[in-house]
Amino acid sequence: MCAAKYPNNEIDTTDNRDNTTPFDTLFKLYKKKVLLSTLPAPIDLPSVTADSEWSKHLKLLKLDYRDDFHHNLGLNSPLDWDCYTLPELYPGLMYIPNIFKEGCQYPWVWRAISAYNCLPNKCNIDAHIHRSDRKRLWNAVEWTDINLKEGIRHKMRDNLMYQLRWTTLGYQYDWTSKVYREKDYSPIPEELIQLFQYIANVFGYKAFKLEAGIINYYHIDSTLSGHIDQSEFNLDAPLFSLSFGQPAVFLVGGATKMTKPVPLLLHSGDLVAMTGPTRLAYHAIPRIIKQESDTKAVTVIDDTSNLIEELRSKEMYGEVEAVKNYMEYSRINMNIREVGVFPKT
Ligand SMILES: O=C(O)CCC(=O)C(=O)O
Repeated sequence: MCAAKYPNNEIDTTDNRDNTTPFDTLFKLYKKKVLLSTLPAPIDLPSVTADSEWSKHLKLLKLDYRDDFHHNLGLNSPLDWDCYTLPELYPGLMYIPNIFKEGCQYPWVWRAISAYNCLPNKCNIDAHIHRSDRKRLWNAVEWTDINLKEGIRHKMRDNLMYQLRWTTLGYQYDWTSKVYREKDYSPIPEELIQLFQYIANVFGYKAFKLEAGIINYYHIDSTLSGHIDQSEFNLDAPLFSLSFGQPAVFLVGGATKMTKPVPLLLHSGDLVAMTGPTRLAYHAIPRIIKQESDTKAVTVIDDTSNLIEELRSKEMYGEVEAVKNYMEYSRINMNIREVGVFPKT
């Protein structure tokens, strides 16, 4: 990857006095517990104006993919997706703002909270909790009465859903040895396969096989440090990643931490595709942003979802309120991969 000219000269990430890399410098900067408004603004690609250095590098692609199945998945037609790229700086990186129809994010959030984190999928708190608690981590009652204004953080910390940071689907990933285990497979829900297979088709990856997925659950103080996803055997297959809930700063750089990353602002419903050289680029989440409820809403939850109607008709409206409360302080990321052919042992 080329040593890219970094367009944002507001941030001097070349200062290497403490022997850190440009990637880690920016990660630490955004992770700081200071008001986001005091830091260089993360880049909201659709709002980049002509006077910004980034605009010279930005290329908007339209995707010519026609298939009505998007209606079944709650997605806008791919013909209406705006695909932002920075081909000279971060080749293969694609960012598409909110791909969901209004009200259609809720079912995916609800599944991530109430189903995808159940056994047999593994999660980060397995070693610390009893198997009976793993049957269902989500307990709506515990979230229904949470007073969002007072003492929320305190109450949340003791809750299993607050401690949940990730769950893995498909070929289970061993985080210690950094390998996928062929014999350790939990079935991937059919609707999730349909969603991501559709997305892969839109980008022309018709042979893509969804074989492993990670659901990340972030809270306001969560971060994910810089890493490259390289344990898969097929590194030509792209990574697709969807965001739900509170916004985040997403850093994506290059093959080493010496490439200065772009600090992208991700909102609920946004899709990131990491293809080509960016498939093996360092990336990280240094910060989750608590969106003020009275500003442009986090579009996760609105009352137009069929699922909300269904829950309401079953007198399960408490579930909806509880999910809203949880998402008020959380971000969910679903990212999926093709693992490829396991080597013969
Ligand atoms: O949360 C995100 O957007 C990125 C997640 C990620 O990089 C990972 O799980 O490997």
